[in-house]
Amino acid sequence: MTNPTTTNSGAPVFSDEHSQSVGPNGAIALTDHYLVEKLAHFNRERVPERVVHAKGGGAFGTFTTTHDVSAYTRASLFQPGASVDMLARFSSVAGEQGSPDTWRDPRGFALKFYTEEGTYDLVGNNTPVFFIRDGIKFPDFIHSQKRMPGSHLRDHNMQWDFWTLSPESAHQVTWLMGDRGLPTSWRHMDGFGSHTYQWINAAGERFWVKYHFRTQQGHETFTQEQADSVAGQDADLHIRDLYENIEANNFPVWEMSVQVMPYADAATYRFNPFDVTKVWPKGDYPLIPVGTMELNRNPANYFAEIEQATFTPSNFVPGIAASPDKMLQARIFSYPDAHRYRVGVNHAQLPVNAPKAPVHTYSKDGASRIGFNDPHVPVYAPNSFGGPAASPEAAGINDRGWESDGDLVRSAVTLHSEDDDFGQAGTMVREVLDDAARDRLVSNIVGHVSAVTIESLRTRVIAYWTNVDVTLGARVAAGLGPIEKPVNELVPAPVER
Ligand code: HDE
Repeated sequence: MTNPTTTNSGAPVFSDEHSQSVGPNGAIALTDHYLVEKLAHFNRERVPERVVHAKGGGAFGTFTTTHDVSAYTRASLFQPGASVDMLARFSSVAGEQGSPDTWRDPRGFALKFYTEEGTYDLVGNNTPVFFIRDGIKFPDFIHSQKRMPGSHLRDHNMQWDFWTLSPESAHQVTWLMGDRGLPTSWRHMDGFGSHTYQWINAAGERFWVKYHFRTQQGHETFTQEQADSVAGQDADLHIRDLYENIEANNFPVWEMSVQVMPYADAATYRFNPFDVTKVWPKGDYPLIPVGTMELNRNPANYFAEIEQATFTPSNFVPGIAASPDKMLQARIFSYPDAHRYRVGVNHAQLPVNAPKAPVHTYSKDGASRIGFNDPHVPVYAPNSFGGPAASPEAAGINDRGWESDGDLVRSAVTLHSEDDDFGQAGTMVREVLDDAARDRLVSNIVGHVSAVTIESLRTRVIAYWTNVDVTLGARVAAGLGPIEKPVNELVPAPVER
């Protein structure tokens, strides 16, 4: 027998189809509280979509540590043989919730590990670098990739204007315009922590680390033409691919490894090791294997478990800490702030976000609270009633982060000899890409820049690519034909009102 429909409070309802009306003229009775509840709840089905990374999907899985990296971190999840439950969410960045999965974009690679020492979140991308190196530019950067305020259209003039005025973007834009900007699925791409993080071992020694997750499914990418045509046929290709493969027990796997830099090297390394626009060459710091991540369980409810998942770069566990990367520092503020606004102040109590570790917090009340401590212990510290007490030993007495000599600065970094914007992008073009991949890069750039309608901006774009690589710049210049209706004016005329 099917269950009777109930109200949200569990009482059986009279009808799924007929609202209660008063008399023959059809006016609806306000006492039909089930109708009111149904319509009112419907109006409140959405939480604000993520400002960036709105379109995504995810799955649960297991992380298993297969190698011994205890010399570098004492984090329990990275001790040999440890195995923890985890959640991964993948996403595109600029598009809204209904946008096609195959638009050219970096992809989010957000991980949540439910460890016995607290939840550890590593919120990375499928690229080891980023467009900017200071979080103060992030809202400007994102506004340039989203929509024009008046037309509500995405606009290549804006995108290339921002990129060329922010030359630190060159490495990431080279990556984006190449093959890796269009993965065929989330299963076929790598993941990176991107920032430099700090690991601390049991003896209190510190190291700088970068995380790599290498896909065991192999890399697969679309050409621009393939991606364009798939976007029209199946906007949800990547969500579908992950879901269907997990349903078919074809579980995707990534191998995690780290690059480890001794703490003292940072000061004298040839470029700022905390600059997220740079990679550390593997010749300097080779990959050290750590473990395996397998995704093996689909969410039972997309909204509850994926839309409401709140990945938080400030979620560290003992043995892992932040670095002086200015972008990471900004994210440590920004994400918990976004979650409080978007999902609510008690977002960490929702089942998908709830820690597996016991929670003994002095935070109290707030909308939709469900968790609380011992009812006989007051919610203030210190107290004389046996409430929890902060423990430097439990937190890791050495885990507070790096030491500072006290100078607060606004410059990006103390200068290192190779702190330029274009060097690593040029190396990628000349030494990482083969001839065919270089040809596709040129064609992708030319295709993208063809939508730039301002002549002086095109000139700047050619200069940008010439700075990356002289031959590349010449090929882009040759590939761009004359603009159909050239506008040589960067500042649009004011709108008459
Ligand atoms: Fe994000 N980013 N970001 N980001 N980001 C968000 O968080 C932000 C950055 C990344 O699947 C937002 O809950 C700032 C780098 C992923 O839920 C927001 C800065 C990297 C996801 C936010 C950055 C990322 C986000 C949107 C510059 C790769 C999706 C709503 C300092 C290493 C996570 C939200 C998920 C999401 C802010 C830069 C990756 C607004 C301020 C660098 C994968 O808080």
